[in-house]
Amino acid sequence: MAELEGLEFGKSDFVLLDEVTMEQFMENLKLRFEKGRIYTYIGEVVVSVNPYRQMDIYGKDTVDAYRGRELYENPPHLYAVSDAAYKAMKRRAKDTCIVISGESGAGKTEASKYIMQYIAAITNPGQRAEVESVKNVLLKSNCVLEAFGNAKTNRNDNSSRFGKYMDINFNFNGEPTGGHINNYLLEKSRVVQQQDGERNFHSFYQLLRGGSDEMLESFHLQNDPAVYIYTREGATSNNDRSSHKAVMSALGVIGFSNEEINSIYQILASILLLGNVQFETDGESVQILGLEAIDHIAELTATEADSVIKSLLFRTVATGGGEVIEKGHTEQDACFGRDAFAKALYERLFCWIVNRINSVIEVKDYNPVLHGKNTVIGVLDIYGFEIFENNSFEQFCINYCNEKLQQLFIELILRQEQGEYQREGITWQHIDYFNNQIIVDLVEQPHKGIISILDEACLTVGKVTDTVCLESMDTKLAQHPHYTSRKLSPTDKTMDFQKHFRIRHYAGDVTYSVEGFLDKNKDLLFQDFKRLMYNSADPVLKEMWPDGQLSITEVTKRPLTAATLFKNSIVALVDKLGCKEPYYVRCIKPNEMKSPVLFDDARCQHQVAYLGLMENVMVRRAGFAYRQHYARVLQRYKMTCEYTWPNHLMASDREAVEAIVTQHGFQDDVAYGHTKLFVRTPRSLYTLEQERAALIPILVLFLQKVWRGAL
Ligand code: AOV
Ligand code: MG
Repeated sequence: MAELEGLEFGKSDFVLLDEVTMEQFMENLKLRFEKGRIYTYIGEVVVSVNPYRQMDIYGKDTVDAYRGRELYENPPHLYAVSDAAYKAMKRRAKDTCIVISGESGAGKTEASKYIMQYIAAITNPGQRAEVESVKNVLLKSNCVLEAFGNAKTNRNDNSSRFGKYMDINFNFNGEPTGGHINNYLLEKSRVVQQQDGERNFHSFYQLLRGGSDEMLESFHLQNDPAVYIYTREGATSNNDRSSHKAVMSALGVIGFSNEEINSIYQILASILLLGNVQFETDGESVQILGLEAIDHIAELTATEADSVIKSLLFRTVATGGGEVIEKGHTEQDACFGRDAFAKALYERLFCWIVNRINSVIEVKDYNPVLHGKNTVIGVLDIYGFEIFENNSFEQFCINYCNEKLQQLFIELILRQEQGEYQREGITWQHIDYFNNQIIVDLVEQPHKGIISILDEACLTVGKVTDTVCLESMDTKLAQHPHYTSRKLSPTDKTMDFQKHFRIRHYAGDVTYSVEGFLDKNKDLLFQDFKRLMYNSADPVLKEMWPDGQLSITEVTKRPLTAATLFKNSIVALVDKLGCKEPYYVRCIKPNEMKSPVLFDDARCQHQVAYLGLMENVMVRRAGFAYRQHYARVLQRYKMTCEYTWPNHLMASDREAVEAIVTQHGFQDDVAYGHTKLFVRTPRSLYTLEQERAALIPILVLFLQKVWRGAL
């Protein structure tokens, strides 16, 4: 059995701190980071600090050390919680989930990949081909989704710009049988514009840098991202070329056909070419500059050049009298339409890829009578809380989502703790948290919340501007303690009267620019583009645009707004997570410089505070710091008691454990649950650990003598 770490590495569980103060917490976190111990527990929660360097702790040896072990038998590791989630799922047929949270760049996506790798490594020892293939697809899907859904931001070079929740299904044997990916709001505005220093999605650069000459030529592309307006701001990175190869190969492994792969890249190429389409106007009508690009777009999207031109310059509208007319765009409308089209093309491509992967990994022909209960482990890796120079609608959604997850953490950690004490028949002390429900309400409450106010503004006929919407928020939210704007605090010169509002989030204050909020929330795409794509001769493209069937007179219902759709999807996600047994990984970003050696005390302390980690420790300690099944306690400590070594003769393991506890004199520090021993203070456990450690050499000596026949 692997030993716990020595004390020179700090306390492996924050519950073991002598005192629960921020000072001690930070001291321990820092010490462990500096000693290369990036994981620490709070009970069953893993606190992880991004090492910003490759660590030699994920190899086969480590997998073997953690496989089937209990949490406290090894130093803290992601593998230990993964194993705990797996065991709960396998032994108790529980649906479990691993929720990974933390701000942008804290290491969530990396953690989610290690978790999946671990689960893949410990399952299917018999190497059954169909299970191996499921595992392979699940693992390869990461590579594809990262290419299309991640981008360099000013917070993280490989930032997830979509939320991902993946269910892995298991049969009664604990073998993966399939899975399902849910994706959440892709930040599609990035397709057409990025902040200074940021990049478009990796996929574009990978194609331009890594695509073969023949491929680029047939797509009418040059191998230089600087040539394309949508990619000209972002410099390429060294691994775009190799990543392209990896993605192509992953697509093949997953089961995308050559035609499908070709369609995917043709769509990317069309978007790049579309971005370069410019318009000019003579004051009366609008024309396209450079029609050659249109021919190429038509060719790549398997449509007619005339139809492409028409949908870029005109809009079909139904008049009040039911007449259908074509209305010419202004230059501004044409630019808006082009960008909206490019964004929608990318978003639909992304969703199509996710669905296509799902169609490969979905569990088929599963018969619960024959195969037993189908259980799942869900892994959630979503975009982390973020604050940029300019924060827009996307940050608003992302940060709202993080509020919801924090709320879930609060609920589940309390509920779990309460549930455990209840199940085991033990009374416990309630601890208060800062409850961020008030911020969640600020955003999502019907009628009064920001999303409702935005939606109302979007529904209002006539010219409602972003500024008018801001005024409406100011009126309705003036009293809210977590909301402010320049109008409400006129002395605050950091905000602009016309465009800024600020939310005091659980993780910090974020000033949002309301500019573009309404357009992004309306998410308008002219029906003409949808019809154009539906009429494509490329079956893949056509499949992505089923709503293009409708003619303009049939499009009557107002679609839900982007914010409402997002809210609904996140509420559904939280419900889904809420019915599973949760395991948590709380990621911390040690510094802003991506440095492996810098531990920025203030930044880390801020994260510890807002993640509620101190309260987490307190809850854990106010109750019982340790709990363990009787059989496990016995197995580990039976050598320390004369009545239990080598075997006990008592009626139950519980009685044997009582004998151990009494012999060491800490009977007042424990409670006996129905199946587990609960130990209140860590000190008692130390006594046992120390005694055990002292006995081991003697025992080893004894055994050696037995083997040599000396005894
Ligand atoms: P995130 O998922 O939490 O941010 P990532 O998982 O992408 O953050 O981590 C950011 C970068 O930190 C990675 O690209 C690695 O370079 C490094 N890193 C993180 N964890 C590890 C690890 N365990 N070992 C080595 N390097 C690591 V965002 O997606 O932005 O919220 O939206
Ligand atoms: Mg990520």
